[in-house]
Amino acid sequence: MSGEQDNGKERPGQGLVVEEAAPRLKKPPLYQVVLINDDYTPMEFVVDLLQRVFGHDRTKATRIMLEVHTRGKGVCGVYTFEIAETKVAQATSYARQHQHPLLCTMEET
Ligand code: TYC
Repeated sequence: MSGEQDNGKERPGQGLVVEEAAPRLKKPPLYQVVLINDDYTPMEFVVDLLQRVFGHDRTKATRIMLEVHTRGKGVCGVYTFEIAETKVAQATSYARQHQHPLLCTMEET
């Protein structure tokens, strides 16, 4: 057994028992990027933003925009921390460039 791994344990009278090694990688936490409704940002602008920043097709983008408009908030996508942060920054920057008060945040799932 020189240099080889041996996960088996000899148990007298019970033969060889093999135990699985604990997983060595944890899944990263995930974050929802959320749009919050406001009264001023035009619907068409929100649909365009959802396509550009989040890669949704027009149908999906329209559905999300209407969810935000009618229910107060809606999920644009779910990402790891740094991707979610970047999407929030891109969405906010694009809205500000066009003088819209759009509010975009992230929430851990
Ligand atoms: N409520 C806005 C309007 O009536 C539309 C809107 C939708 C604004 C989604 C922001 O995240 C938003 N023009």
